[in-house]
Amino acid sequence: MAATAECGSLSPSVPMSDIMRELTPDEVTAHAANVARDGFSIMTDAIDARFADEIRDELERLQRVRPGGDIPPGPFTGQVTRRWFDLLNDADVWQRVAVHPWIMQVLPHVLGEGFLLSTMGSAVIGDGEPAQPIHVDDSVYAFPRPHPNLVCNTMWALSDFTEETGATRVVPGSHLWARDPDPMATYATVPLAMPACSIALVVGSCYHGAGLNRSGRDRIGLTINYCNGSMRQQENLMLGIHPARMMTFDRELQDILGFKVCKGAGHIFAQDPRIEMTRHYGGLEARDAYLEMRDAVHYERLAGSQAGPESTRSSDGAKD
Ligand SMILES: O=C(O)CCC(=O)C(=O)O
Repeated sequence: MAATAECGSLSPSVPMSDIMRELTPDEVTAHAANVARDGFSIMTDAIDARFADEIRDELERLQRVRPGGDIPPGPFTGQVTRRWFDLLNDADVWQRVAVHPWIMQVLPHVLGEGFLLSTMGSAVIGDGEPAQPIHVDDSVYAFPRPHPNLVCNTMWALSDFTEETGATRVVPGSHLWARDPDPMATYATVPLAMPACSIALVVGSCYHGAGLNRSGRDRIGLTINYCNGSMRQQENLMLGIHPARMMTFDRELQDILGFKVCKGAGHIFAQDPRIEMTRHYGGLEARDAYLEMRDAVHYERLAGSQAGPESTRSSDGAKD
């Protein structure tokens, strides 16, 4: 598809870690300090142009095979917002999204060592979508506030995030407040305005919500969400990804799925889970037969609310 905005320089299709410079220690410190002070921080030029094109192409493919997104329309998740989940079972590009090198550099300073991937979703907000209610992303844990950082969301801008397109709105400093957000209240929000190919870190206790999109076009975003290594992941990644497929992932991704001990949690036989993981899953054929029917049951998940898929996908992550 045609890119909606220019992002960085063109690069060959190789892992992000090979084409991106690392953040300097000062940049890492600055982003972590911004998050600690304001609740958020914006990393511009975080997504290489070719990588951004690959993700946008994949979102177009998902629209063909699971039209309208993976959940029915709703007042919180949106009427014309496409949210696809379980993305690590789709094209291989999502494996690189999950371990973006800059995110992997900053998150230990926000969530501590041993943080986990919690949930990956798209947030492609259609024209006319009203503003989302102001909320926090760590409410799933229902811990009294203020509390240590449990969640950090990363908002990926694959088109320009402006006030007009429905940039995420945040309440600066609200991550330190003692009260839960009131969905009926009006808060002094500011837009997380950022050019396409930026990524914003938003700590899970920061009040925020998607803005009204009145731009006449889609606002193309991803919400890639991580949690403290002692917390349960929001998406059931252990169930969703078949061990045979998981075993093909890079070690760094396996670690943040939970195949690593964090502060004593996640062991098997009081040992590193990798030992048992290799014994248990090491000889599996790298194929998950379920993936061959996964797109076809889309309409059952949505209770028949939309028309049938145009195509299905193969189990190896290849595009149809
Ligand atoms: O899409 C956005 O700008 C924010 C999304 C969000 O906060 C959510 O879905 O929980």
